[in-house]
Order: sequence, then C-alpha cells, then structure tokens
Amino acid sequence: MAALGAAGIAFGAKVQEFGVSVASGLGVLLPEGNHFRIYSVSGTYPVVTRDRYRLVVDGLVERRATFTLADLEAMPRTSFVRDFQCVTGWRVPQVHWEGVRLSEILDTVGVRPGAVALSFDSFDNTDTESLTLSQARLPDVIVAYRMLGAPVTTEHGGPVRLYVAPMFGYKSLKWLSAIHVVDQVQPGFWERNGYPVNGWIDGSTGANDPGST
Ligand SMILES: Nc1nc2c(c(=O)[nH]1)N[C@H]1C(S)=C(S)[C@@H](COP(=O)(O)O)O[C@H]1N2
Ligand SMILES: [Mo]
Repeated sequence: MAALGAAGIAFGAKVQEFGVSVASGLGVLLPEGNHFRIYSVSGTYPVVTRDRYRLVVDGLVERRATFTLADLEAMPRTSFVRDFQCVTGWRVPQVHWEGVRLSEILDTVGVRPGAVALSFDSFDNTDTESLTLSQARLPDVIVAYRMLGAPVTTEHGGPVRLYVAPMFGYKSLKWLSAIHVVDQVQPGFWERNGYPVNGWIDGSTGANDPGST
C-alpha cells in the first residue's frame, strides 16, 4: 500500500466563488444560468497531478486499498448523461460523466459487517461528504475521472471527483482523496452548514431512480 502524504499536492492560490453567484431559492432555475459555477469552500484548487493521484479506501473493509488513476481506469467503466444541479438553483443540462461505480470499488475492497455508511475526504482538506451504503451502491453514483467529454479538470475537482447523479451538486465531492467505510453516517461539510444529509433532487427516497445505462 502506498502511503498518502501531502507530496504531490500543490495548492493553486486563487478563486473563491462560494455561494454568492446565485441567490435564487431552492429549485428555481434561471434560464441564463445553465453553466457551471466553480466552487471551492477552501478558497483553493488543490492541484494533484494524474501520476501522483491516489485514492485511499479504508475503515470497515476486508482489504484496505490505494487506487491510482490507472487502477480506476482499468476497472469496469460506466458513463451516462445527466443534468448537474446545485441546490442554489443553477443547473447544467446533459452533462456527460464517466468513471467507475462506487459499488464496484466497494466490491473490490469488501465491506465488513457493521458498515452502514461512507465518509469522503477531499484533497482540499476542508470539504467532506457522506453517503449511506445503499445510496453509494446506486448505479449512477460514481467515482468520476471524465466529465464534459474530457478528463475532469482541476477546477471541476480532477483528476477524480465523486458524482452522485440523483442528488444535488454538493454531494459530488471534488478532489476525492479518501473513502472511509464507517458504522454511522457522519454529516459532511455542507450538511453541517444546513443542507440535507440526503440531498435527493426529486425529494424522494431515490427508490424510483432509473439508474444508468
Ligand atoms: N471539494 C469540494 N467539492 C465540492 C464543492 C466544494 O466547494 N469543494 N462544492 C460542491 C457544490 S455546492 C457544487 S454545486 C459542486 C460544483 O461543482 P463544480 O465546481 O464542478 O461546478 O461541487 C461540489 N463539490
Ligand atoms: Mo452547490
């Protein structure tokens, strides 16, 4: 197992576009607003090169693992087209996503009895996220390395970000560094700041989500 340190991570000094660009209410879609806003709650873009990228998966697993980008790309890949929707109201229609299903990663490491949730860390050392195991196993919840028809850019959370298609954008953690399999849901950054832990876009339980093709 490769140890993951701060090596290889440089922080680009810039950009903060945090919650200020759209002041509309929940679910209000602005016709002129269908482009991505680049968010970073840390105020920085962690720059992780493709060569140095590592994803650690640990906690309640049979086999703790560290995945390189090549490891992830060698796993069964899935791709689909979905809208991306921020809880503040902006939405980008028909975004192409590609990566490996989170369920595939969980099956690779083996989930131990007693596990109920996942906690996600970012290379920004600030944002965090959570999903229950059953949410994580939905077919359109992926560890994404391509987006918009190209490798995920640094601004969008590359080389690797989470994409949780049935939920609002805040669940799609950028600059994904680690997945911890845990015995209870640990609300992430946005949830501790007031967003729902279960960020379903349609307000349902997600049971009717058609999944990906
Ligand atoms: N690490 C990190 N991930 C993050 C965020 C963030 O600030 N930091 N913002 C979230 C929110 S609220 C949204 S809407 C999307 C925005 O994705 P984008 O920056 O690629 O447009 O990223 C999500 N993931
Ligand atoms: Mo968001």
